[in-house]
Amino acid sequence: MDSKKLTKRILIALVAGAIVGVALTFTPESFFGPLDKYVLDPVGQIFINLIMMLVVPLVFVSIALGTAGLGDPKKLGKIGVSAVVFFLTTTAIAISVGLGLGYLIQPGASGVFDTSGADYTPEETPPMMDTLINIIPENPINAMASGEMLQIIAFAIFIGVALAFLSEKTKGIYNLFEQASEILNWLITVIMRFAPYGAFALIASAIGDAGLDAIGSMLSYMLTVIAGLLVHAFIIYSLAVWLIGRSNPITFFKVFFPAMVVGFSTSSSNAALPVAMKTAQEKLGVKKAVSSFVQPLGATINMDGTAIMQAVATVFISQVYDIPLAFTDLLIVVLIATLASVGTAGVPGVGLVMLAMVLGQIGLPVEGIALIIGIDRLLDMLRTSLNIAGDAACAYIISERGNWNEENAENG
Ligand code: DAS
Repeated sequence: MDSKKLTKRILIALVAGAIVGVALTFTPESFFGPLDKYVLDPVGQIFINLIMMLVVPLVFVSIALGTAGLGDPKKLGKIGVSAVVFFLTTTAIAISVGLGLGYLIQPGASGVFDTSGADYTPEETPPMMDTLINIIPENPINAMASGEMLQIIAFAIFIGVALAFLSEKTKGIYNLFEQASEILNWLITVIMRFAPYGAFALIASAIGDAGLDAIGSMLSYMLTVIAGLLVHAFIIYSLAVWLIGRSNPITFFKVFFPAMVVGFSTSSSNAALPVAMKTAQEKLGVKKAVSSFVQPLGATINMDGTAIMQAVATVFISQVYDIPLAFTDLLIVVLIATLASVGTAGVPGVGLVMLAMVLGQIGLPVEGIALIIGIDRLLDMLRTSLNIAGDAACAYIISERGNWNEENAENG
């Protein structure tokens, strides 16, 4: 099935799922509960698990091949520095966009929110220094087993550099990795046929879970986040693709849209990674060496959509609790939210975990997260689409601007 037809089927499934989700909000919990537990959740989770199953082997094999394909590690260094500068800059801009819109629209100032029962216990997050030190895995097998993406990326780079230096001596391994890549890409194509069913179940469950009352009362907050996502996508990323990548941003979004739909359906940058990389390489013409390094790295350390949510949520909670933020508080939010995204994987809901860290740093009540948690999954779908679009835009720009001739890869 070609990707256009598949994307159309996923979009139809999402619309149908949204309609069913809204209809389910009018059904009693005694009906929705079992339907969600025994049908929607399992179908949605099976779909996510099927594509998550490919992420670790795909990222490892792709980065090893991509690094080997570049030949000269200095080129990888150049790609890496360009990617990290792009990621940190766009994330800082994203947070500023979110803060600006939060003050402009004032979603929390209406005074209708009851904070008396609000309670939220944040999950523990590793200290930043630990995250940076632990990028080098002491046990790569354990890193793969636990899906530690930064550690898997680091180990794959070492293997790729060795493949490049050993070249002829390890031709067999190189070819094995290439064949593994072929297998994984074939499996992506087969698994994605299940995507419409998974997308239907995931969005119906998300809307049914949230309920129309929660969506209605949080509409101003949701619209503020969505405005931030749109500004970032169609102004910041478009300008970057146009002015830095010297390419047409409309083409970029049109071609990458199918992958964004998968990111939307799964709410997971990691789960969308196989399709995102395949789309970037086969449809956008992003060099394999660039795509296979930048997109997995971005799926872990670059989450501009999440940063926008965190900025808007911070302003929203400060307004609801009537705790004004000083300018220095805002600078701390920009710094912490930018760094917070470095060590967290692209999985559903991780943005809320990081938000607790941001709120804690500026003394805002973390329990305020309880006000937004009910509709967060719906926003997570949208911000994940932006997160992976940012990763792809970065890879696209770097690929378009550099002459990343992949001698080994071309010679096979
Ligand atoms: N779902 C996360 C991702 O995969 C983003 C988030 O939770 O904000 O990118």
